Amino acid sequence: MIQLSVVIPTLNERPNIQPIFERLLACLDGIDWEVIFVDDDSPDGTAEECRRLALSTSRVRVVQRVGRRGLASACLEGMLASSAPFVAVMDGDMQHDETILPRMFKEAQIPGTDVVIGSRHVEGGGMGSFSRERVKLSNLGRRLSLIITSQELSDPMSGFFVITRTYLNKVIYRVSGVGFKILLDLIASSPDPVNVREIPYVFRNRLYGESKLSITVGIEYLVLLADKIVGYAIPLPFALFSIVGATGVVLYLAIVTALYRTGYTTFLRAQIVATGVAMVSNFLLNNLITYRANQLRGWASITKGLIGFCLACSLGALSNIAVAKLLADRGVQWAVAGITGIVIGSVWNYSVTAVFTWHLGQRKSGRRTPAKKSYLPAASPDA
Ligand SMILES: Nc1nc2c(ncn2[C@@H]2O[C@H](COP(=O)(O)OP(=O)(O)OP(=O)(O)O)[C@@H](O)[C@H]2O)c(=O)[nH]1
Ligand SMILES: [Mg+2]
Repeated sequence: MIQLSVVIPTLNERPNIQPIFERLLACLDGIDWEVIFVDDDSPDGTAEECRRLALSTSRVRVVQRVGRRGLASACLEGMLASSAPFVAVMDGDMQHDETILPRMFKEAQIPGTDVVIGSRHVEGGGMGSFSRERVKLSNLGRRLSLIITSQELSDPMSGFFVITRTYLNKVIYRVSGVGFKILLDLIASSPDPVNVREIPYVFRNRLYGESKLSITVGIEYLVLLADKIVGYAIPLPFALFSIVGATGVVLYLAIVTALYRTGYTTFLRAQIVATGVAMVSNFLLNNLITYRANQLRGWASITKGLIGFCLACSLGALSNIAVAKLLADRGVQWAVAGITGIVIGSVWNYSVTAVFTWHLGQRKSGRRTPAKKSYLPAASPDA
Protein backbone atom coordinates (compact mmCIF):
# COMPACT_ATOMS: atom_id res chain seq x y z
CA MET A 1 0.00 0.00 0.00
CA ILE A 2 1.32 3.46 -0.91
CA GLN A 3 1.90 5.43 2.30
CA LEU A 4 3.12 8.68 0.81
CA SER A 5 2.23 10.39 -2.47
CA VAL A 6 4.60 13.18 -3.48
CA VAL A 7 2.68 15.65 -5.65
CA ILE A 8 4.87 17.79 -7.91
CA PRO A 9 3.24 20.55 -10.00
CA THR A 10 5.20 21.21 -13.17
CA LEU A 11 5.31 23.79 -15.90
CA ASN A 12 8.23 23.47 -18.29
CA GLU A 13 10.39 21.41 -15.95
CA ARG A 14 11.51 18.68 -18.35
CA PRO A 15 15.22 18.73 -17.43
CA ASN A 16 14.33 18.41 -13.73
CA ILE A 17 12.12 15.32 -13.94
CA GLN A 18 14.73 12.55 -14.04
CA PRO A 19 17.07 14.15 -11.43
CA ILE A 20 14.22 14.86 -9.01
CA PHE A 21 12.99 11.27 -9.30
CA GLU A 22 16.50 9.96 -8.57
CA ARG A 23 16.74 12.20 -5.52
CA LEU A 24 13.39 10.94 -4.22
CA LEU A 25 14.50 7.36 -4.85
CA ALA A 26 17.66 7.96 -2.82
CA CYS A 27 15.98 9.60 0.18
CA LEU A 28 12.67 7.73 0.51
CA ASP A 29 14.16 4.30 0.95
CA GLY A 30 12.04 2.22 3.35
CA ILE A 31 8.84 4.16 2.65
CA ASP A 32 6.16 3.00 0.24
CA TRP A 33 5.89 6.08 -1.95
CA GLU A 34 4.86 7.32 -5.36
CA VAL A 35 5.32 10.59 -7.18
CA ILE A 36 2.47 12.28 -9.08
CA PHE A 37 3.59 14.92 -11.55
CA VAL A 38 0.74 17.32 -12.39
CA ASP A 39 1.73 19.02 -15.60
CA ASP A 40 -0.17 21.85 -17.29
CA ASP A 41 0.55 20.60 -20.77
CA SER A 42 4.03 22.16 -20.78
CA PRO A 43 5.23 22.99 -24.31
CA ASP A 44 8.71 21.66 -23.44
CA GLY A 45 7.34 18.10 -23.22
CA THR A 46 7.47 17.67 -19.42
CA ALA A 47 4.48 15.28 -19.45
CA GLU A 48 6.10 13.09 -22.11
CA GLU A 49 9.29 13.00 -20.05
CA CYS A 50 7.26 11.90 -16.98
CA ARG A 51 5.59 9.16 -19.03
CA ARG A 52 8.93 7.97 -20.34
CA LEU A 53 10.00 7.57 -16.72
CA ALA A 54 6.69 5.98 -15.72
CA LEU A 55 7.22 3.21 -18.27
CA SER A 56 10.15 1.98 -16.21
CA THR A 57 8.73 2.29 -12.68
CA SER A 58 5.35 2.06 -11.03
CA ARG A 59 6.39 4.82 -8.60
CA VAL A 60 5.67 7.52 -11.19
CA ARG A 61 2.26 8.80 -12.26
CA VAL A 62 1.30 11.75 -14.44
CA VAL A 63 -1.75 13.98 -14.55
CA GLN A 64 -1.60 16.08 -17.72
CA ARG A 65 -4.05 18.99 -17.66
CA VAL A 66 -5.01 20.38 -21.03
CA GLY A 67 -6.29 23.94 -21.39
CA ARG A 68 -5.87 24.74 -17.69
CA ARG A 69 -3.28 26.54 -15.60
CA GLY A 70 -2.50 27.21 -11.97
CA LEU A 71 -0.20 25.85 -9.33
CA ALA A 72 -2.74 25.57 -6.52
CA SER A 73 -5.37 23.78 -8.59
CA ALA A 74 -2.67 21.47 -10.01
CA CYS A 75 -1.62 20.52 -6.46
CA LEU A 76 -5.23 19.86 -5.48
CA GLU A 77 -5.80 17.59 -8.47
CA GLY A 78 -2.63 15.68 -7.67
CA MET A 79 -3.70 15.24 -4.04
CA LEU A 80 -7.13 14.04 -5.12
CA ALA A 81 -5.62 11.59 -7.61
CA SER A 82 -3.78 9.92 -4.73
CA SER A 83 -5.15 7.36 -2.27
CA ALA A 84 -2.26 7.53 0.19
CA PRO A 85 -2.94 8.55 3.80
CA PHE A 86 -0.19 11.21 3.55
CA VAL A 87 0.49 13.59 0.68
CA ALA A 88 3.60 15.70 0.20
CA VAL A 89 3.67 18.73 -2.09
CA MET A 90 7.00 19.83 -3.49
CA ASP A 91 8.25 22.06 -6.33
CA GLY A 92 9.59 20.40 -9.45
CA ASP A 93 12.78 22.45 -9.69
CA MET A 94 14.79 20.87 -6.83
CA GLN A 95 14.72 24.09 -4.77
CA HIS A 96 13.04 22.18 -1.93
CA ASP A 97 15.33 19.95 0.09
CA GLU A 98 13.84 16.51 -0.42
CA THR A 99 16.15 14.99 2.22
CA ILE A 100 13.84 16.30 4.97
CA LEU A 101 10.86 14.41 3.48
CA PRO A 102 11.35 11.27 5.63
CA ARG A 103 11.34 13.43 8.77
CA MET A 104 8.27 15.33 7.58
CA PHE A 105 6.52 12.03 6.86
CA LYS A 106 7.44 10.71 10.31
CA GLU A 107 6.12 13.82 12.07
CA ALA A 108 2.93 13.74 9.99
CA GLN A 109 2.22 10.34 11.55
CA ILE A 110 2.22 11.74 15.09
CA PRO A 111 -1.45 11.51 16.16
CA GLY A 112 -3.34 14.79 15.85
CA THR A 113 -0.97 16.29 13.28
CA ASP A 114 -2.63 17.98 10.30
CA VAL A 115 0.21 19.52 8.33
CA VAL A 116 4.01 19.38 8.46
CA ILE A 117 5.61 22.39 6.80
CA GLY A 118 9.10 22.63 5.35
CA SER A 119 10.03 26.06 6.71
CA ARG A 120 12.75 28.51 5.71
CA HIS A 121 12.12 30.70 8.72
CA VAL A 122 12.75 28.50 11.74
CA GLU A 123 16.16 27.87 13.22
CA GLY A 124 18.23 25.82 10.81
CA GLY A 125 16.24 27.02 7.78
CA GLY A 126 17.13 29.72 5.29
CA MET A 127 16.26 31.53 2.09
CA GLY A 128 19.53 30.49 0.41
CA SER A 129 20.79 33.08 -2.04
CA PHE A 130 17.41 34.79 -2.51
CA SER A 131 17.71 38.45 -3.49
CA ARG A 132 16.86 41.07 -0.83
CA GLU A 133 13.75 42.06 -2.85
CA ARG A 134 12.46 38.47 -2.92
CA VAL A 135 12.99 38.14 0.84
CA LYS A 136 11.10 41.42 1.41
CA LEU A 137 8.23 40.25 -0.83
CA SER A 138 8.07 36.95 0.99
CA ASN A 139 7.95 38.76 4.36
CA LEU A 140 5.17 41.05 3.11
CA GLY A 141 3.21 37.99 1.97
CA ARG A 142 3.74 36.44 5.40
CA ARG A 143 2.31 39.52 7.14
CA LEU A 144 -0.66 39.70 4.75
CA SER A 145 -1.46 36.04 5.42
CA LEU A 146 -2.54 37.02 8.94
CA ILE A 147 -5.61 38.67 7.38
CA ILE A 148 -7.02 35.26 6.54
CA THR A 149 -5.57 33.02 9.21
CA SER A 150 -5.15 33.83 12.86
CA GLN A 151 -2.49 31.16 13.07
CA GLU A 152 1.11 32.47 13.24
CA LEU A 153 3.09 30.32 10.85
CA SER A 154 6.80 30.81 10.28
CA ASP A 155 6.51 30.13 6.52
CA PRO A 156 2.92 30.27 5.22
CA MET A 157 4.25 31.01 1.71
CA SER A 158 6.06 27.66 1.60
CA GLY A 159 5.15 25.29 -1.19
CA PHE A 160 6.77 22.35 0.59
CA PHE A 161 4.65 20.39 3.06
CA VAL A 162 3.08 17.06 4.01
CA ILE A 163 -0.64 16.93 4.72
CA THR A 164 -2.72 14.13 6.18
CA ARG A 165 -5.61 12.70 4.15
CA THR A 166 -7.89 13.28 7.14
CA TYR A 167 -7.11 17.01 7.15
CA LEU A 168 -7.40 17.27 3.36
CA ASN A 169 -10.84 15.65 3.43
CA LYS A 170 -11.91 18.07 6.14
CA VAL A 171 -11.07 21.24 4.18
CA ILE A 172 -11.36 20.19 0.54
CA TYR A 173 -14.78 21.80 -0.03
CA ARG A 174 -13.61 25.11 1.38
CA VAL A 175 -10.32 25.57 -0.46
CA SER A 176 -10.22 28.25 -3.14
CA GLY A 177 -7.67 26.61 -5.42
CA VAL A 178 -6.75 30.07 -6.67
CA GLY A 179 -3.19 31.12 -7.47
CA PHE A 180 0.07 29.79 -6.15
CA LYS A 181 -0.15 29.64 -2.36
CA ILE A 182 -1.86 26.32 -1.80
CA LEU A 183 -0.50 25.77 1.73
CA LEU A 184 -1.95 29.04 3.00
CA ASP A 185 -5.23 28.24 1.23
CA LEU A 186 -5.42 24.81 2.92
CA ILE A 187 -4.69 26.26 6.36
CA ALA A 188 -7.01 29.26 6.02
CA SER A 189 -9.81 26.89 4.94
CA SER A 190 -9.98 25.11 8.29
CA PRO A 191 -12.80 26.06 10.64
CA ASP A 192 -10.68 24.85 13.61
CA PRO A 193 -7.09 25.60 14.67
CA VAL A 194 -4.68 23.53 12.59
CA ASN A 195 -2.11 21.30 14.22
CA VAL A 196 1.06 22.31 12.39
CA ARG A 197 4.64 21.12 12.74
CA GLU A 198 7.56 22.89 11.12
CA ILE A 199 10.84 21.43 9.90
CA PRO A 200 13.68 23.68 8.79
CA TYR A 201 15.29 23.55 5.38
CA VAL A 202 17.40 25.85 3.24
CA PHE A 203 15.93 26.95 -0.08
CA ARG A 204 18.19 25.99 -2.98
CA ASN A 205 18.92 27.67 -6.29
CA ARG A 206 17.36 26.47 -9.47
CA LEU A 207 19.73 24.39 -11.59
CA TYR A 208 17.60 23.88 -14.70
CA GLY A 209 14.56 25.57 -16.20
CA GLU A 210 13.13 29.01 -15.53
CA SER A 211 11.25 30.61 -12.65
CA LYS A 212 7.54 31.23 -13.26
CA LEU A 213 7.47 34.06 -10.76
CA SER A 214 5.83 37.13 -12.28
CA ILE A 215 3.46 39.95 -11.39
CA THR A 216 0.65 37.38 -11.81
CA VAL A 217 1.82 35.58 -8.65
CA GLY A 218 1.27 38.80 -6.67
CA ILE A 219 -2.14 39.41 -8.23
CA GLU A 220 -3.21 35.81 -7.62
CA TYR A 221 -2.15 36.15 -4.00
CA LEU A 222 -4.41 39.19 -3.52
CA VAL A 223 -7.22 37.31 -5.27
CA LEU A 224 -6.76 34.40 -2.85
CA LEU A 225 -6.99 36.81 0.10
CA ALA A 226 -10.16 38.35 -1.42
CA ASP A 227 -11.72 34.94 -1.93
CA LYS A 228 -10.99 33.89 1.61
CA ILE A 229 -12.54 37.10 2.95
CA VAL A 230 -15.69 37.44 0.80
CA GLY A 231 -15.80 34.19 -1.20
CA TYR A 232 -18.23 32.45 1.17
CA ALA A 233 -20.83 35.17 0.62
CA ILE A 234 -20.25 36.47 -2.93
CA PRO A 235 -18.90 34.59 -5.97
CA LEU A 236 -15.27 35.66 -6.35
CA PRO A 237 -15.43 36.94 -9.97
CA PHE A 238 -18.39 39.16 -9.09
CA ALA A 239 -16.57 40.49 -6.01
CA LEU A 240 -13.50 41.30 -8.15
CA PHE A 241 -15.69 42.89 -10.82
CA SER A 242 -17.33 45.07 -8.16
CA ILE A 243 -13.98 46.10 -6.63
CA VAL A 244 -12.77 47.10 -10.10
CA GLY A 245 -16.08 48.97 -10.62
CA ALA A 246 -15.48 50.86 -7.36
CA THR A 247 -12.02 51.95 -8.55
CA GLY A 248 -13.76 53.21 -11.72
CA VAL A 249 -16.14 55.34 -9.66
CA VAL A 250 -13.21 56.85 -7.72
CA LEU A 251 -11.35 57.56 -10.97
CA TYR A 252 -14.48 59.13 -12.50
CA LEU A 253 -14.99 61.44 -9.51
CA ALA A 254 -11.31 62.40 -9.43
CA ILE A 255 -11.33 63.35 -13.13
CA VAL A 256 -14.60 65.30 -12.93
CA THR A 257 -13.23 67.17 -9.90
CA ALA A 258 -9.93 67.88 -11.63
CA LEU A 259 -11.50 69.08 -14.90
CA TYR A 260 -14.75 70.77 -13.84
CA ARG A 261 -14.13 72.06 -10.32
CA THR A 262 -10.90 73.70 -11.42
CA GLY A 263 -12.86 75.46 -14.18
CA TYR A 264 -10.88 73.76 -16.93
CA THR A 265 -13.93 72.69 -18.93
CA THR A 266 -17.73 72.34 -18.85
CA PHE A 267 -19.43 69.74 -16.66
CA LEU A 268 -20.64 67.79 -19.70
CA ARG A 269 -17.15 67.57 -21.22
CA ALA A 270 -15.60 66.64 -17.88
CA GLN A 271 -18.19 63.88 -17.51
CA ILE A 272 -17.56 62.51 -21.01
CA VAL A 273 -13.78 62.36 -20.47
CA ALA A 274 -14.14 60.86 -16.97
CA THR A 275 -16.63 58.21 -18.16
CA GLY A 276 -14.36 57.23 -21.07
CA VAL A 277 -11.24 56.94 -18.90
CA ALA A 278 -13.09 55.01 -16.17
CA MET A 279 -14.51 52.52 -18.69
CA VAL A 280 -11.12 51.88 -20.30
CA SER A 281 -9.51 51.52 -16.88
CA ASN A 282 -12.25 49.11 -15.73
CA PHE A 283 -11.90 47.07 -18.88
CA LEU A 284 -8.11 46.78 -18.56
CA LEU A 285 -8.23 45.92 -14.83
CA ASN A 286 -10.93 43.29 -15.38
CA ASN A 287 -8.90 41.82 -18.21
CA LEU A 288 -5.84 41.68 -15.95
CA ILE A 289 -7.46 40.50 -12.71
CA THR A 290 -11.09 39.33 -12.85
CA TYR A 291 -10.79 37.42 -16.12
CA ARG A 292 -7.07 36.64 -15.99
CA ALA A 293 -7.77 33.01 -16.95
CA ASN A 294 -9.63 34.13 -20.10
CA GLN A 295 -7.46 37.20 -20.69
CA LEU A 296 -7.81 38.90 -24.07
CA ARG A 297 -4.43 39.38 -25.69
CA GLY A 298 -3.29 41.20 -28.81
CA TRP A 299 -4.50 44.56 -30.14
CA ALA A 300 -7.32 43.14 -32.25
CA SER A 301 -9.07 41.17 -29.51
CA ILE A 302 -8.42 43.86 -26.88
CA THR A 303 -9.98 46.55 -29.12
CA LYS A 304 -12.97 44.33 -29.94
CA GLY A 305 -13.36 43.44 -26.26
CA LEU A 306 -13.16 47.09 -25.19
CA ILE A 307 -15.88 48.17 -27.65
CA GLY A 308 -18.19 45.35 -26.49
CA PHE A 309 -17.45 46.15 -22.85
CA CYS A 310 -18.30 49.86 -23.32
CA LEU A 311 -21.56 49.02 -25.12
CA ALA A 312 -22.63 46.50 -22.46
CA CYS A 313 -21.77 48.90 -19.63
CA SER A 314 -23.66 51.75 -21.31
CA LEU A 315 -26.78 49.59 -21.32
CA GLY A 316 -26.01 48.71 -17.70
CA ALA A 317 -25.85 52.42 -16.84
CA LEU A 318 -29.23 53.00 -18.55
CA SER A 319 -30.87 50.14 -16.65
CA ASN A 320 -29.33 51.47 -13.44
CA ILE A 321 -30.87 54.92 -14.02
CA ALA A 322 -34.24 53.47 -15.15
CA VAL A 323 -34.61 51.18 -12.11
CA ALA A 324 -33.53 53.89 -9.66
CA LYS A 325 -35.98 56.41 -11.18
CA LEU A 326 -38.85 53.91 -11.18
CA LEU A 327 -38.29 53.14 -7.49
CA ALA A 328 -37.84 56.80 -6.53
CA ASP A 329 -41.07 57.70 -8.38
CA ARG A 330 -42.88 55.08 -6.30
CA GLY A 331 -41.76 56.71 -3.09
CA VAL A 332 -38.71 54.53 -2.28
CA GLN A 333 -36.07 56.55 -0.44
CA TRP A 334 -33.54 57.98 -2.96
CA ALA A 335 -30.46 56.29 -1.44
CA VAL A 336 -32.15 52.85 -1.47
CA ALA A 337 -33.40 53.45 -5.02
CA GLY A 338 -29.90 54.52 -6.13
CA ILE A 339 -28.17 51.52 -4.54
CA THR A 340 -30.73 49.11 -6.02
CA GLY A 341 -30.07 50.66 -9.44
CA ILE A 342 -26.31 50.22 -8.97
CA VAL A 343 -26.69 46.56 -7.93
CA ILE A 344 -28.93 45.75 -10.90
CA GLY A 345 -26.67 47.65 -13.31
CA SER A 346 -23.58 45.85 -11.95
CA VAL A 347 -25.17 42.40 -12.21
CA TRP A 348 -26.11 43.19 -15.82
CA ASN A 349 -22.59 44.47 -16.63
CA TYR A 350 -21.00 41.46 -14.97
CA SER A 351 -23.20 38.83 -16.61
CA VAL A 352 -23.13 40.30 -20.11
CA THR A 353 -19.41 41.07 -20.25
CA ALA A 354 -18.47 37.70 -18.68
CA VAL A 355 -20.17 35.88 -21.55
CA PHE A 356 -19.72 38.24 -24.50
CA THR A 357 -16.42 39.97 -23.75
CA TRP A 358 -14.47 37.29 -21.93
CA HIS A 359 -16.33 34.21 -23.23
CA LEU A 360 -16.68 32.71 -19.76
CA GLY A 361 -18.05 29.19 -19.71
CA GLN A 362 -17.02 28.56 -23.28
CA ARG A 363 -14.45 25.80 -23.52
CA LYS A 364 -11.07 27.16 -24.49
CA SER A 365 -9.24 25.17 -27.10
CA GLY A 366 -6.51 23.20 -25.41
CA ARG A 367 -4.72 22.85 -28.70
CA ARG A 368 -1.13 23.94 -28.77
CA THR A 369 1.96 23.11 -30.73
CA PRO A 370 2.91 19.63 -29.61
CA ALA A 371 6.25 19.08 -27.91
CA LYS A 372 9.03 18.88 -30.47
CA LYS A 373 10.12 15.42 -29.53
CA SER A 374 7.96 12.54 -28.35
CA TYR A 375 9.42 10.31 -25.68
CA LEU A 376 6.82 7.60 -26.12
CA PRO A 377 8.26 4.42 -27.57
CA ALA A 378 7.62 3.98 -31.29
CA ALA A 379 4.61 1.75 -32.00
CA SER A 380 5.56 -1.79 -32.77
CA PRO A 381 5.14 -2.65 -36.47
CA ASP A 382 2.85 -5.61 -35.62
CA ALA A 383 0.62 -3.57 -33.32
N1 LIG B 1 1.08 22.54 -13.01
C1 LIG B 1 1.56 23.79 -12.81
N2 LIG B 1 2.75 23.95 -12.20
C2 LIG B 1 3.22 25.20 -12.04
C3 LIG B 1 2.52 26.35 -12.48
N3 LIG B 1 3.27 27.45 -12.16
C4 LIG B 1 4.38 26.99 -11.57
N4 LIG B 1 4.38 25.65 -11.50
C5 LIG B 1 5.36 24.75 -10.87
O1 LIG B 1 5.38 25.07 -9.50
C6 LIG B 1 6.69 24.99 -8.98
C7 LIG B 1 7.10 26.34 -8.39
O2 LIG B 1 7.23 27.32 -9.42
P1 LIG B 1 8.52 28.24 -9.51
O3 LIG B 1 8.50 29.00 -10.77
O4 LIG B 1 9.73 27.45 -9.24
O5 LIG B 1 8.21 29.26 -8.33
P2 LIG B 1 9.13 29.64 -7.11
O6 LIG B 1 9.91 28.45 -6.64
O7 LIG B 1 8.24 30.32 -6.13
O8 LIG B 1 10.08 30.73 -7.76
P3 LIG B 1 11.64 30.62 -8.07
O9 LIG B 1 12.35 30.65 -6.76
O10 LIG B 1 11.92 31.86 -8.86
O11 LIG B 1 11.87 29.36 -8.83
C8 LIG B 1 7.57 24.51 -10.13
O12 LIG B 1 7.65 23.12 -10.08
C9 LIG B 1 6.79 24.96 -11.36
O13 LIG B 1 7.07 24.17 -12.48
C10 LIG B 1 1.26 26.15 -13.13
O14 LIG B 1 0.57 27.07 -13.54
N5 LIG B 1 0.84 24.86 -13.25
MG1 LIG C 1 11.15 27.48 -7.87
